[in-house]
Amino acid sequence: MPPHAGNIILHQNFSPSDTGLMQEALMLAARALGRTSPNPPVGCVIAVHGQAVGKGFHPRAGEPHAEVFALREAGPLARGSTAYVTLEPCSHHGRTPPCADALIEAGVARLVVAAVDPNPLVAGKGIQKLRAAGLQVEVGLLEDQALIQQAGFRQRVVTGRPRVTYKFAQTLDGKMAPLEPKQLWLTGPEARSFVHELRNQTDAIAVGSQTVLTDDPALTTRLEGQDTRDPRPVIFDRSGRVPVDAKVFRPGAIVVTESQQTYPEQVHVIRTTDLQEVLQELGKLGINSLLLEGGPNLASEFLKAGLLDELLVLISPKIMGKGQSPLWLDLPELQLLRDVKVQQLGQDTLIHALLHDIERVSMPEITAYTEKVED
Ligand code: AOF
Ligand code: ZN
Repeated sequence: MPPHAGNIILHQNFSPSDTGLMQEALMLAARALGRTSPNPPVGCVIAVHGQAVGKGFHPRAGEPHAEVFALREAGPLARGSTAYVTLEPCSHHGRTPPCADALIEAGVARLVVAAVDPNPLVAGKGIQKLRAAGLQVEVGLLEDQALIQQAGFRQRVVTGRPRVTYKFAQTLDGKMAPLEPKQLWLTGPEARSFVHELRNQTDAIAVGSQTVLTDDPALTTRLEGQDTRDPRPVIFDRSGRVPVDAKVFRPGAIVVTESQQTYPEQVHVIRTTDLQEVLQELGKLGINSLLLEGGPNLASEFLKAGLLDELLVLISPKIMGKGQSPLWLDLPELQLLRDVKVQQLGQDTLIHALLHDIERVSMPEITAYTEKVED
């Protein structure tokens, strides 16, 4: 599998210029995708004359930030260097001290940032602090890729809600798969490992009670030879139909219900089915990204409430024909999608499209990047 930065595979165009080094910082950040919440994935490369002398990424919340690891590796070589960071360095004292101070103390001369940090505690203050200390700071290089990679964090920190993506497969004649329990694998092996890669990078994964009742899925990540982690299962069990011994009720599981049903002790219960409230609650639990799987009913509810942010559609080169009842997303009116990206995964075609833009901080006075070749 090619490397990922967020849900979308990066174009590899490495060069010793700024772009190549920022690309590398994005790849470093991608290594911790799904592991940093509630923090964002961030990568940093310190370079001298276009040569990387220090690299780092933020491995998880509570641990040092990306810049700290990169500066440690660069040591005294950081003096007079250029630092490439996928997110604006922080200026606040959080669980760790400000990265802006660390960059200043290390004597970094130039800083290239992909995207401004939407966290109100930072939001431009890191850049201003570094400029005030005399660093040459440029912002906006590969910003689009950084925004996709940080989409979940950006949305939660601004709106309180995790970013919601619905992933489904359909045939060439526009029919969603007759999903579980038939276990008809609509897509090929490449698409299947992409789906597990997604689970590996997503904080939580949601299904309706019907999917649990018919299929009893574990909703775990299965990727051979990789250090994987499982997303937190979120089960929408409105009327309390899911039995307590369902496989999804593993530690970390969350259930959303209107019923007075009792669930296993290790399950976090949210007793409302108002989607706004549910998402706010998930946000408070530090969940940045939520992946919807299963049939279209739950996804349709999110869509109608205006709370579905992204679609990932796998189109399989098969024709279902008559006889199979198609499943559709339900919406009263035409909905336009944007930023559509298409990618081939073996025999299947992946379409990634946005319903809502990713939170971006627009500050004309600080977002200016002009490509230049390092001397
Ligand atoms: C950076 N570099 O690698 C990351 C940043 O609680 P803390 O101390 O970990 O701070 C978390 C906040 O810092 C987070 O909300 C975001 O604004 C920023 N994340 N900043 O300079 C990093 N992960
Ligand atoms: Zn920091």
